[in-house]
Amino acid sequence: MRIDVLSLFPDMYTGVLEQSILKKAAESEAFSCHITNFRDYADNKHQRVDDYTYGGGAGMLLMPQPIFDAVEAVQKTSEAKPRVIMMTPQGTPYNQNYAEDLAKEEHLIFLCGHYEGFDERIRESIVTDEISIGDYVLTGGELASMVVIDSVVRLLPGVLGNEVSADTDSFSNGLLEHPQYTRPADFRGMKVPDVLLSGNHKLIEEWRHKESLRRTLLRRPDLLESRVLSDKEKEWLKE
Ligand code: 6GU
Repeated sequence: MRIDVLSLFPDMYTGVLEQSILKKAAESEAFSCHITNFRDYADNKHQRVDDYTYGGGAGMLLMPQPIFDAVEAVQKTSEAKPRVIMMTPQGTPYNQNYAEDLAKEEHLIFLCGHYEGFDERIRESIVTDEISIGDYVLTGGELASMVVIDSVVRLLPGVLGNEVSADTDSFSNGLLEHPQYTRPADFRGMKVPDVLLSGNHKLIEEWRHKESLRRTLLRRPDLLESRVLSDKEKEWLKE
């Protein structure tokens, strides 16, 4: 997968993409990431990228020209038809399903504003997706785009080793993760549940599934509303 990011603060990305799993993913060529400062595309003398809002009011807006030109320059070098993703608190709430959908693409372009909003014509004519990572306001889309990039890249084939698998973790089955324990079996009198020491894999799987369901019901009942429960799960919920 190829990822392009258009941002006025490219330095925010240094370090983040160069650590741990993302670093290995880039080295293995599972993905490549290019950061572009769209100020470089401003066609005016002072490299301005923002201007006052028509109709008045406080604040400035990112103007269309630098962003249109930067997106078109990236598109020209792409064989795919990249989705153009605007990071904005007004966007579609991001979740694991959205990540799985984006992970199927060959090329993604992220548009990140900072402090300021975007001229509406950017939304109307070049953006295919608008994403928000939650109901709070950040100073810019950069951190949010890194959250999305991280969650997408870890789903790409070959990126996660056996240590961590994408399809056994939280949300892959629509439930929160069950409790987990490592050695010792008794720590300061706090004991690991017997079933996990039993060696009975069928019972262990059932215990884990039940605990996932219990934890989801307690902490995130909203997740159960949009999930189809199996007959077994319905039985457990009655207990
Ligand atoms: Cl994508 N951008 C900003 N600025 N704030 C946010 C966000 C995005 N998602 C949640 N809050």
